[in-house]
Amino acid sequence: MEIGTTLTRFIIEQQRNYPAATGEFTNLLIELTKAGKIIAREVNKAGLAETMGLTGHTNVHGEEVQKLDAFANATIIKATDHTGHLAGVVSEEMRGIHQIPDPLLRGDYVLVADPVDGSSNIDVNVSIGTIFSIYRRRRKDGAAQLEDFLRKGSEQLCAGYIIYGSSTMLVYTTGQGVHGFTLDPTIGEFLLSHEGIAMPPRGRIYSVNESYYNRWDVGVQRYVDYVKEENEAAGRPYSARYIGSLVADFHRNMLKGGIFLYPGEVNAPQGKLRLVYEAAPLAFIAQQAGGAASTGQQAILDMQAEELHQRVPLIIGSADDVEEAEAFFQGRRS
Ligand code: FBP
Repeated sequence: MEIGTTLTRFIIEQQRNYPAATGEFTNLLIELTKAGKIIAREVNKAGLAETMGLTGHTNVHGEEVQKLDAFANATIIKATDHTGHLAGVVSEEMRGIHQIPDPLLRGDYVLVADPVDGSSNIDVNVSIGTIFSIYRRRRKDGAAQLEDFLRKGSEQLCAGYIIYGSSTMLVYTTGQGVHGFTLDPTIGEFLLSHEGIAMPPRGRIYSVNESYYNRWDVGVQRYVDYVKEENEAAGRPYSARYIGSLVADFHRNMLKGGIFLYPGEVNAPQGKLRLVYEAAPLAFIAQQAGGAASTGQQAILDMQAEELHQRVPLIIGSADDVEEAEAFFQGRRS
């Protein structure tokens, strides 16, 4: 499709590829992108308005909630709860399921989101992001249930992220490739800028918080040693890039190729990142762009979620790099 096509038009055109589609899902996605625009507006004026700093509360993970976290969470719910298409929402900022309240109509889908990923970067003007994903719920009636959210990533219908960077971009997939849209602030529309994003099969960038090196398993240590080895013919050493915002590190690797790692530690094998609303959505996007995502032992998309806020080790990026890292993690290479 032509560069500059509006996101709304693109989504509607894509719906034509599903003859049985009712338009509900399309409508939900469009409302969600509106939330993205509102959050982008707040992010852009964060230094001027009262949106920087802490709310004084801690979230379910014991982390201090930034004002922008709370604002973004409320914005996503407000933009989508009246559509009649959602039964419930789960996010990093809420302990349990947010049920769509009466008298609003409930629908066939559930939404999961990390409203502001990379919160520690808000106050210092470094890129942050929003991650989201949509599943069809298991039962058609009644309140949303845990089982609607505790799924395998391979069951996702749609996943996307919005990166609030030098420009605001929305990148999403509905299982028909990955497409990127840049927000034109002068008209307030996301316009098609990156159709059919293909992640290079191998990159030359590794992205990991290396200060944890001494806490890692030997397989992880050996892999990181390996990418730093001098071997010009093989394109090593890789360059190190670590923003500390998952969405921003992932987005760079989507476009340039590379690998992002947040492995488990010997004393904390599950790592830090969350399966349901961080790892699984990005894994779906990576897969659709030709990349891969793994725990080091298992494909992220094959993991059955057992808890809403479950943590998982995440190795994600260019397919050849992820495969190579797995070989080190599993002790097949050293
Ligand atoms: P939040 O969801 O609390 O923002 O944490 C996620 C995150 O900020 C990721 O975006 C980032 O990749 C990671 O944590 C950084 O963690 P660390 O500071 O341990 O490297």
